Amino acid sequence: MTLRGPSRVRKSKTVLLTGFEPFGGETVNPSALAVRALDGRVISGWRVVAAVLPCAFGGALAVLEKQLRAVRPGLVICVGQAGGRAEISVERVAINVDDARIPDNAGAQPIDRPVVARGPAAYWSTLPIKAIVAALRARGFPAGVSQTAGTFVCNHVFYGAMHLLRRRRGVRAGFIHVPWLPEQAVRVIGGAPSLPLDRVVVGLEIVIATALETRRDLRVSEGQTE
Ligand code: PCA
Repeated sequence: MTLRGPSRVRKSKTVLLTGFEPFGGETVNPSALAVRALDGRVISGWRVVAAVLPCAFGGALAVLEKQLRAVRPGLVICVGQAGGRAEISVERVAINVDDARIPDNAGAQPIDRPVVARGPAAYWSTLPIKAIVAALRARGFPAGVSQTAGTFVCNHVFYGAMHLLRRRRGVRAGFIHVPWLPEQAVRVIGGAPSLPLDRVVVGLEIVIATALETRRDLRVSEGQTE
């Protein structure tokens, strides 16, 4: 796919916040419900515009690219569900690979394909990831830096977003994974971690406010030994 940068696009005091439609046979996706709940909200003087992306390789980026052109955001935060994770995960890095364990919602299951042919191996999040984790924890949320957004549609959108925005200095962007809702987690025998929707919504508000208000990221260790 050719990804064209949003040229001649000025940035506005608008946050583009994206979620995903349900996938993998599920009927809900907390990311879609949470971003819809925040649509139109004003946070730190910036207006939130929410969009729900199809869970489809290619298709999701086509919608994202359209939204970038229409909204001209000054901050872009993409959100997805990471079932089984206990924390609000602030992703550090997007990698240039699509490698799907299950088919996407359009039936595609790419294996070992680049998101962008001849693109760089990876893009770093340009969000203040450590400050976001610290702000979430300070408000009592389970949160952590994640070193991988996987290789499914979330990483695909994260990489594609960073690629589309690569020449847009001053426009921060990144990806947040959120846990299952309690009603999704109860289906796992033995239980699984979850976070109620109202907590996901407040957590994302904190993410947005911190991204808008933090100039320099914190320098604290989130290193892992494995
Ligand atoms: N989670 C999937 C794709 C859509 C979503 O919400 C992922 O982590 O790749």
